[in-house]
Amino acid sequence: MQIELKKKDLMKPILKYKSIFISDVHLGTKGCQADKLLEFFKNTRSEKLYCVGDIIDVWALQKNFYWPQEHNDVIQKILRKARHGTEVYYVIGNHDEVFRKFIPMHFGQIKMINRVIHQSVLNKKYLVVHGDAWDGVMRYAKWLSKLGAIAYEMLLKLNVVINFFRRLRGKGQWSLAKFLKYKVKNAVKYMGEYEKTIAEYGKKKKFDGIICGHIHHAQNENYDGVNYLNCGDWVESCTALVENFDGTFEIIYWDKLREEFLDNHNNSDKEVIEAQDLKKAS
Ligand SMILES: [Mn+2]
Repeated sequence: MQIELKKKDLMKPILKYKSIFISDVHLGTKGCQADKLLEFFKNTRSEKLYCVGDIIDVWALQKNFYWPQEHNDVIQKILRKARHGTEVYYVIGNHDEVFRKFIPMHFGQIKMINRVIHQSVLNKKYLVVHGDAWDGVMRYAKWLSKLGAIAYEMLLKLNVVINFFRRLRGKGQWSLAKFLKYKVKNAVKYMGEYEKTIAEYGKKKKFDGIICGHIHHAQNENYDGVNYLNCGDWVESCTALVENFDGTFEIIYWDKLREEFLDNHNNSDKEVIEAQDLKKAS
């Protein structure tokens, strides 16, 4: 029985990487796509796994406790990977900043830290950090960003009231659509600013690159010789950053890769692939 299990394991195709970086999973919120992350974890292996902040959303949990089985499974899976030889780092973000009180600490085999330096295959130095420290709003007033979300929701509700009074005064409708477009344009500008600010810091501190998260936007960009890498998130985009064995970095869009990878290996061709593998092995 044991041998059979081992054989099955050997035959199972797995995506292998030198290092995997994920951030902004936001476990404890309804938006978290834990099922997809579990699938990603099941189909990948790496020597190192970096969790780059906001993995557990303690802010959200404090407001409203939401913790389904799948969110638990994600934590179990990470712990399991650590037990089975993957070097796991848990970099703390702003939504899980409560852990900052306890660092540096070990949780099982997992190292919990504020920031860590990743030595790449090509011997380059990357600073791995969540990135909230470079977020203008965050830096100046923590409560402001929390207030921001509430204010915005209120604004949406107020829109109806605003337009009622505008009509009474004979004025046209206040366009929420226009306002949103303006917001999006600002968001793009804001992300650019964030990327530039972090890259500048990297340059100043003589890093070859910076690996971060926080703004939920995966990116692999060069700013004045500094490689800016962002892991993205598992709320909307389901992205991960990986370091291949040749030292190249790549952003993985799981929705896209899962189709190519799982479809190729979960159909009737599986037996053929396994037979070929067996031949090679013997
Ligand atoms: Mn964050």
